[in-house]
Amino acid sequence: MPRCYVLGAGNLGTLAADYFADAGWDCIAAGRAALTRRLSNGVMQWQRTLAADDGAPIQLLVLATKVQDSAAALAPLRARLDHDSVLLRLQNGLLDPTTLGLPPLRHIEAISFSGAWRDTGADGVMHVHRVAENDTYLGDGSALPPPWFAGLQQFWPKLQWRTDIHWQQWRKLAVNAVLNPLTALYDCRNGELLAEPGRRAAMAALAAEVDALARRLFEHWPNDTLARSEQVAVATAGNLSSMCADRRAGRATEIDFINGALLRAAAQHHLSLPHHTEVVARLQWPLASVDPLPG
Ligand code: KPL
Repeated sequence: MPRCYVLGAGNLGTLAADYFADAGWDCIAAGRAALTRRLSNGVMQWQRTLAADDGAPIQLLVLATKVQDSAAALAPLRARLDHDSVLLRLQNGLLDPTTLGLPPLRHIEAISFSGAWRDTGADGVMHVHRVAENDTYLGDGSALPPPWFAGLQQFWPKLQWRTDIHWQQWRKLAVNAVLNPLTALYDCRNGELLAEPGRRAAMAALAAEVDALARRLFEHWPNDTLARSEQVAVATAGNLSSMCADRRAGRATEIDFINGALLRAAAQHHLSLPHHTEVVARLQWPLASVDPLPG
């Protein structure tokens, strides 16, 4: 049985582990609190150690931690990755793979619009509940998926291999770069951004800067970041964005890999994005006691 490691046993990481296990993989998921092993449909068993782990080279590693935790999470497994390994990155934001210190390997990017939640019984058995089985895109710019992709696709609903993964990443990044920092700074749920004119104006300012940059990167960028951000805010009105949740929990946020990534791309095009510069400064880790934004 092929083995797959999932780093970051959050909702998406455990959902991925669940689909891989359905497709016949032995899945081991490692999160902050514990290791889990998939037992049967939707059921994960906590495990204290990798008892059955043989230290062999890793065929497939799904990186589903918070993006800022990637290098630390990969460190213990780095020596077991080689040119035959595949790294599947299932995270928010953009990450320069050269910063991970990995040997040359196949690096596949994943974007998922699916949702799941988990609960754990008194017996330590964790159940993964699939709540929204939406599109998931995988790709690395090549036309040819890895040999295991077709088998996985039979068990992972709406999973697609995309040759335009870079475009898809920017389409998602654009919305995250508007909603995530503003929900964190206004300390509100996604839908509450639409409730106040000041918040809507802040959305419009960030969205216009995203479009200005994206037009430089993509010939046919549709300049619809504000409209799409509003749609997502409506569709996920009751959600606490990941960045708002991180800020409330006093954790570092993904700001450097979302809005910070935009600033790095803009610098290469000699473009300044003053509103993104401001939200990056306000959410820089460790958080200063920032004044709430007006509105
Ligand atoms: O992807 C998201 C996130 O929270 O990271 C959004 C789109 C803002 C939905 O909550």
